[in-house]
Amino acid sequence: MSILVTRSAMPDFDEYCEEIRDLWDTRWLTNNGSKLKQLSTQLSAYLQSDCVQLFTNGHLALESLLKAMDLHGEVITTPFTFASTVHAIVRCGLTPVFCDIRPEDYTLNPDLLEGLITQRTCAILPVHVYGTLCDTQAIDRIAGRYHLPVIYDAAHAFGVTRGGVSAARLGYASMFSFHATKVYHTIEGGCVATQDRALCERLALEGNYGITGPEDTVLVGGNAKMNEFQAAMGLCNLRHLEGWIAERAAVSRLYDEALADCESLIIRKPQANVQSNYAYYPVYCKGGKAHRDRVFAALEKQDIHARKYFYPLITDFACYRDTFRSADTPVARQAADSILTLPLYPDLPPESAAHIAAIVREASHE
Ligand code: T4K
Repeated sequence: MSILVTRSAMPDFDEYCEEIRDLWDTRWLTNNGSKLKQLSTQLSAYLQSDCVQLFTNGHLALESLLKAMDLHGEVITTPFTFASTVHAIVRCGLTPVFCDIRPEDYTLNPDLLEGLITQRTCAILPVHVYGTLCDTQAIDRIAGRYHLPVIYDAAHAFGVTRGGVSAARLGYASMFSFHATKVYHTIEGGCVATQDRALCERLALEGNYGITGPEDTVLVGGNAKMNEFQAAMGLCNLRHLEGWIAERAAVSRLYDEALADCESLIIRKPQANVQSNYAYYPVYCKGGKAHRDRVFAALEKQDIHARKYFYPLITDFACYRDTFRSADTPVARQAADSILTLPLYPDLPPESAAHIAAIVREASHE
């Protein structure tokens, strides 16, 4: 049987059916219904956030956030991320400025940040890539000096805490993705978490056409609302999340143990004081692209589908390569060429993880 990079975790069928039963009685399927209200209350508590605004997906959450902040000019971000981060910036009429990443954890390198700040910089948008928290203190220090807001693409970081403090409390606002492939999902979905209640009210308007009531519309918003079936899935999944994270941790540990002494690979080190969500298992192949592609092909041969997240580098996409240069961010370019993310999900059998690790090791020794 083929093994894919991930497999959506699901509640029991009956649990979900029970959760959506009321929707047949009320016929209230979307537009700020009771499931959505319950979910935003529960997520505010889980994320330790004063305010959680839900959206139909993480991408529209991010676009709505950039719009709600009324930004103009340049946004400093990382090229080592999923298309969504940069597309959101560009689709909001803003200009991305790419900061290279740190070789040790692939997050935005704060040492390079200040050199990229100009009169036109309006925000900083780092990514907690693979769920690894950025050096938020260093980023905040620099941003504070220039009075720039920091908004985090925390698509991968749901459930991550540092010193018991949720990732959602870092920066001015954070976007989380609840896509089916994520640690926690609502089928499709996402949210913005912030401590700024005024921003939260504006976000609600951005996601619902700017409508304030039956007879007034105050801004040119879009439609990015989460529906009741998504919210019901979110309510169910929240009950199981801690167990799923523990199962992911067990698979990660198995990979750690099997790959630790493989000198041609770099595996991620745990972050000090951070409770991980074990969202992804990136392996860095020291032999570069040829090595990474060899491991990838060896797995494919056995019907195991690891993924090259995030290759190609965004600045090498056909839609960006005439405007941006990946040579300006050499560490990110090397990471994009060298990293493979191994299959990781709660019910991945331990023997499959062991088999995958054995193939990775063998292909690395060639
Ligand atoms: N920012 C960052 C840093 C992100 O990584 C993302 C999304 C976003 C923003 C935007 O958030 P959303 O708007 O998506 O909420 C996947 C996801 O679609 C995407 O959410 C995610 N990042 C990205 C890293 O990965 P693909 O194109 O790799 O997905 P796909 O369809 O190839 O699926 C991967 C594997 O997942 C499949 O091999 C099997 C499994 N799978 C997939 C689906 C669709 C399931 O088990 N169930 C499913 O329903 O993008």
